[in-house]
Amino acid sequence: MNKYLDLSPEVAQAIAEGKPVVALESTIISHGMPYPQNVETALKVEATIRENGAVPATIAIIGGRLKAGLTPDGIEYLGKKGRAVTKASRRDLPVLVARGEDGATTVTTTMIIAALAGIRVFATGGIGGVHRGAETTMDISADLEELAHTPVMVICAGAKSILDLGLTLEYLETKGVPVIGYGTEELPAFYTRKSGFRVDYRIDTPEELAAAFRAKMEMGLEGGMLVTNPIPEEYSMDPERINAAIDKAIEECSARGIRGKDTTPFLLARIKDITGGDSLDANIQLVLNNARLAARTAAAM
Ligand code: PSU
Ligand code: MN
Repeated sequence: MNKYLDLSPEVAQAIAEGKPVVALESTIISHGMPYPQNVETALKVEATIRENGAVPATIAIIGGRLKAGLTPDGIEYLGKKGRAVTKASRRDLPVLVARGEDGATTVTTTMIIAALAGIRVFATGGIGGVHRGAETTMDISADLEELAHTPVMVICAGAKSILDLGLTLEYLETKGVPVIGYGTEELPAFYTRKSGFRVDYRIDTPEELAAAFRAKMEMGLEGGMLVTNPIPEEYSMDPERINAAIDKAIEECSARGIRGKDTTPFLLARIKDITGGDSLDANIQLVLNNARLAARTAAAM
């Protein structure tokens, strides 16, 4: 095992016995949702994964150690500290680990640590992508490069329109990352089920997701797979309302000169405030929905 990696006893046992394990990220806890809903959601997501027959492995960096599997106290610690924790992407790992510091893992670093631990399935809410205006800012999330290189299946609710969805799909195509719609031909847009963009393939069962991922690995093709799972109809938001909130948040973001890694957390928090908390409710439900699918897919793998 990698000398920087610690598995929780439960995760270590599950991996040793070949039981299904699902990785979970921690930036969604520290930077993606406010306290205390972030901690409540993280614990509910873990419970949902257990109910569906898999073991949850929430991933973070604590005291410079790469952790796969946190205790409820660890989750509470990250959730309470919130944005005071370093949002850790690939470029942050060397210094955080050498200094023995804490970091909340993004999709990128969760994939890295999951792969080190031998975990193949990862559930989250949303991934980073090509930001709107990237043709001048060059703001393209490291998540896309990680999907190109690291062998983990990422189950998300599509990409929200704080991103340029068309450019995000083009980037993934160039990098050879399959974009799957779970039960849909259309890329879901996180808070809503429709985006106007098509996915590469529609897949309808966890078994077929597992088979496609296995084929990719056995052919020796580098990289992961992106599964986009639409938010359940009953929780999806009105597209006009959410898109107006997103547009307003993006305007404020550029007016205030917010850039780089602060962009996504700022936008998520502003969208929540503008929608009076409704976007957070939708966010929580779609994460739980992704956790269910991830647990079943890990079991099928
Ligand atoms: N989208 C969400 N919630 C999140 C994130 C994205 O709806 O919490 C987080 C994830 O950790 C993702 C990261 O990997 O933001 C992307 O940040 P950036 O755009 O800075 O790469
Ligand atoms: Mn960025």
